[in-house]
Amino acid sequence: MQTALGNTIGYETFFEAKLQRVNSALKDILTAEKHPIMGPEILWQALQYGTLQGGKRIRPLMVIESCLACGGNLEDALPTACALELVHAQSLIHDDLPCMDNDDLRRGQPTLHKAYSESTAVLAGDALLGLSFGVIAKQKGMPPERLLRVIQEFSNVSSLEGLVNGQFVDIYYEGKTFTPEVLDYIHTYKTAALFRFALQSGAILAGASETIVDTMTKLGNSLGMIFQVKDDLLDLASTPEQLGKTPGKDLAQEKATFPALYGVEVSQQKIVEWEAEADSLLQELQKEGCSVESLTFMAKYLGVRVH
Ligand code: GRG
Repeated sequence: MQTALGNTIGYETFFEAKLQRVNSALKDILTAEKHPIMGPEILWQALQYGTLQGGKRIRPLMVIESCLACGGNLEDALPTACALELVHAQSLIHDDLPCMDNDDLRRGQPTLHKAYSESTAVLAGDALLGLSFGVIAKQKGMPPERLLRVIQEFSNVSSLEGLVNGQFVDIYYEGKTFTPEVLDYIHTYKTAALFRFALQSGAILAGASETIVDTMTKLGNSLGMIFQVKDDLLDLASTPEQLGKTPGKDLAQEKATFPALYGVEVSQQKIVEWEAEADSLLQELQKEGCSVESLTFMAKYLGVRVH
């Protein structure tokens, strides 16, 4: 991928230092010894297995890049960035359960309930969700009104204005006829909610204006939609080795997806349309004084990623 300077560089290289910072902060959070009441060793191992092994860390990077774009610093964004990754990991662990999408492979290894047990997977997910709110609340040196607003938005997107209702409708429509409105609903809540939160929270933590917070939230939505349409397309055309999860599941489970409704070509066109929207939001942010090079790189990456 090309940077603003015209050189070609990959995602892992472009974000290398920040990826390391996020991974080491996540490791710290999930170190059993740091918690006053220790859980059983095997539960800690399961939490680490489901969170630390693999994963692209797209959402935490987005919190950080939004905060930096608005003049904040990495440390301001790091707790919320990690909390968001914990909830994302929780959602993947629960999504893979037999009562949900029933998958055996995640991030190139057996899903948590396969490697441990179903009850461990449920409880590990529960622990990650509860832990995530504490990670934000414990941040020192941040104005409390910013933290409270972030926690409130986080609660929304990890429950009934986000993952839970999106996942509910996704499962409800398996094998049923669906409309474009249903498809938009599923993607808006199941996936784009965390992307909206990522860019919104970064801006809030940086103390950005309401105009910027609002534009960042809209940009998060566009990026979430690009991510999900691409995800639908990758599910159709990838190998398990490439994806790290089982391809072809959407078709097998008769899921409501973009390619199922519109076909591959129109789905690709939808990505181009969301990219154009993202581009115009990035320009608005630039006019407001934000530095958008990294977010521009992220927007391009999401539409061309291969896993
Ligand atoms: C949050 C309380 C609560 C419940 C969760 C199970 C569930 C309810 C929601 C499922 C949401 C879900 C799994 C959406 C799919 C989004 C998606 C395609 C995720 C894959 O994200 P990547 O590619 O994964 O960023 P990596 O492994 O790179 O982190």
